[in-house]
Amino acid sequence: MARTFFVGGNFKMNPGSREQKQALVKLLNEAQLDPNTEVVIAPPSLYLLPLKETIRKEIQVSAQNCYFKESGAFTGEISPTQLADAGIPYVILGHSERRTLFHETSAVVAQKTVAALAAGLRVVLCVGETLKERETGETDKVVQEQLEAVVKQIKESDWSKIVIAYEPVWAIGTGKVATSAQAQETQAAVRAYLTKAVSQGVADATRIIYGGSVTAANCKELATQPDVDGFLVGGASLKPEFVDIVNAKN
Ligand code: G2H
Repeated sequence: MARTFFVGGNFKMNPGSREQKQALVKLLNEAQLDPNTEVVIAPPSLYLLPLKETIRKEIQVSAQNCYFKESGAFTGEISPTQLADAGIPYVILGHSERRTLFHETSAVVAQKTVAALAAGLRVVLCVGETLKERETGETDKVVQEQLEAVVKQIKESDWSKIVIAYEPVWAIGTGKVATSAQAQETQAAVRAYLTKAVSQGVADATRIIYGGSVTAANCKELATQPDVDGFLVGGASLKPEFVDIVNAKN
């Protein structure tokens, strides 16, 4: 089954200034982008609406997080309903920085996923193991447990709204990219898990993308792997090389 290649730019808490943001928008608006790649950029929530208005229409925007309640006394949070009302199509959930720094458990990530889907959002669902877990041979177990929390809560048809981002924690922002063989092996295991836990149809159709120190230099080889359906890019999404990553399949 042909799955549309997906490249997400996770800006995290960047760029640091309005000028840098404008330069990034100019770069992306003027670049030649592979029309067969779905491109989504995830700026800090402050910039979601201005970016949505200024970025070319082929590029969609995504929030980096949301809460699981519709509204209420939750200082500092943004709700899936608010994002959907603002015309934001995507949200990233379960990023390792949220899991580690903000103590989000897999159960909370699943609650957020359910709420985001109910509001009509699409979800980039992040999973991944720590270095210790990889070294002790627990990668597939950890990733499957993270997925299972969501699998138990949603319907089979909901999977058409989810992109799974496999992001090994040890590769995030460290410059230590997973080898293409490591990414392929784990992502094939994720697909096999979806076959078993959900259905063959969902396993065949769901995009499983790789994230963790993706650059222009390593993206092409990673993109040759049959179970690597795109990338979630952090640091390099703020640089001109993001264009090369979008075009990795060319
Ligand atoms: C992983 C990735 C984007 P980076 O967090 O989600 O960031 O490419 O900087 O490792």
